[in-house]
Amino acid sequence: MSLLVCRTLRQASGLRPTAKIQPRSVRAASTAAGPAFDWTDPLASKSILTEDELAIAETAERYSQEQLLPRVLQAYRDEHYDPKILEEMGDLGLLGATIEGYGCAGVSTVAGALITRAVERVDSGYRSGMSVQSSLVMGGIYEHGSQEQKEKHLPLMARGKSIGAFGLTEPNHGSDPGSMETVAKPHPTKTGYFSLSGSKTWITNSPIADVLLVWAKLQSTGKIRGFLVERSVCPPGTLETPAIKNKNGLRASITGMIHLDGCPVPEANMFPEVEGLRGPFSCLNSARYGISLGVMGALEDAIARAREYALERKQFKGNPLAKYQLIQKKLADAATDAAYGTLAAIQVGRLKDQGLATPEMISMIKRRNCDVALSNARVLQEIFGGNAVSDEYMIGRHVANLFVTQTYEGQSDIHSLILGRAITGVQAFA
Ligand code: TGC
Ligand code: FAD
Repeated sequence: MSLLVCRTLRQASGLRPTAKIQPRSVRAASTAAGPAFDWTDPLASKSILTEDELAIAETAERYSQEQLLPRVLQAYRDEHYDPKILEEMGDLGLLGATIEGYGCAGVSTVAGALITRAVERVDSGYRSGMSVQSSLVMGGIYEHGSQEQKEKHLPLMARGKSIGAFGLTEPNHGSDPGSMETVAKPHPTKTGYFSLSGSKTWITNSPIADVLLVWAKLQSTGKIRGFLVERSVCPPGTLETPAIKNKNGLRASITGMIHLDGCPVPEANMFPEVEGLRGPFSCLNSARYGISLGVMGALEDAIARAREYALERKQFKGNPLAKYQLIQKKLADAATDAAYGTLAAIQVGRLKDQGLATPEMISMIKRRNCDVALSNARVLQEIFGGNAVSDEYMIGRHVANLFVTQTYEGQSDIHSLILGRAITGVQAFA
């Protein structure tokens, strides 16, 4: 971890600890009889985190609970995303945190995912805006960009002063981006420029993005290449990014389309080397990894809220709901899946830092953790009875959001097919 962020994090850790719903003690409690069971961390995952990782997690949790939680309900109702959030995250060193240099922190892969977990404990949409900025766009530029592209974009993006979007999905090609139609050909009038045409849809951050990483097929080779489209220099009418409104999930994030109509993009804005699907998928490996621990945050919040409600709500002879076996089973199932999912994600993160993680491992944890987060949150929702329908109980929002996390960055069934191909050697996509 760089000194820059060490200092930021240490300064921040002098603040008052917050955990309105779920106290997250840094060290496991113990009694004279031996270690005590901690339902917030059933398999003691904190015991395998480093001191730096614990400090980073604490800072991210505190920021999320103190700054994001108080505004999420209204933001979700209004379907509003405040771009200042990215500047706030930038001030704390939370953006592009796993990147070395360029004003970024250079923390471990696990530490980066502990940030996504903290943010997603509040809302998957806030995590989404951050993941696109950090993993998909900054990560893409860091891994595949030229030196000039890195120096131009990464420091600004690390501070949240420039916002990124990642355009892969198209209206006719979602799970199968290899069939994309967006094309880059030599510009008819501007020497040294490509002309980009095509449409992308369901693009997080696109309506507010300053730099859009667009994946398009180079006409001369038919191969997919990455292009950095800078909004400020696009002539009028060549780039439109309308918002997609009235979503029934991820409403605290902003989503839109990207329409390119002969948009002139300098040749210097193309990623110099990488071609084919390896380009976008290498960015997705990091983002999918972050989601795998991120959704555990949403599930843990659902557990904490359901537990609290079950202890307070009384039905039948004044008994709290928590006394009933069916309620306890729901909590036990959810806590077990959260604990297993957390440990699996930490293991893959450690392997990633050693260069030993495979895309299939990431498919496995992205698929499994998203699936169990969604299914458990949906079951926990039942504990709230009719109150689950009120957004103030916060549970329905997680359920709606978690449907989206199971869908984007490879829908769960697509990850099954990736794993099936690896297990059998036979591909079943087409
Ligand atoms: P396939 O033959 O499997 O692979 C083509 C080339 O790509 C390479 N590759 C990878 N490289 C690195 N990491 C990975 N995970 C990779 N997966 C594949 C592969 O080695 C090959 O390279 P080469 O050099 O031999 O050409 O390609 P396919 O067309 O058969 O792929 C099928 C499939 C289903 C696996 C793939 O298309 C897929 O994963 N589809 C899901 C689409 C997806 O994930 N879209 C995400 C859009 S971005 C998004 O959702 C952001 S949401 C963000 C937020 O708000 O948080
Ligand atoms: P489809 O591909 O049409 O799939 C529909 C269903 O069919 C799925 O259940 C799928 O599993 C199944 N299916 C498809 N093919 C097969 C097959 N061969 N065998 C079996 N089943 C199959 N994309 C970006 O590029 N950038 C972003 O920032 C971004 N942000 C998003 C934000 C939100 C809120 C949402 C909802 C989506 C976002 N996406 C983004 C798009 C997302 O990645 C796609 O929605 C996702 O990849 C699925 O594509 P699709 O919606 O076209 O579904």
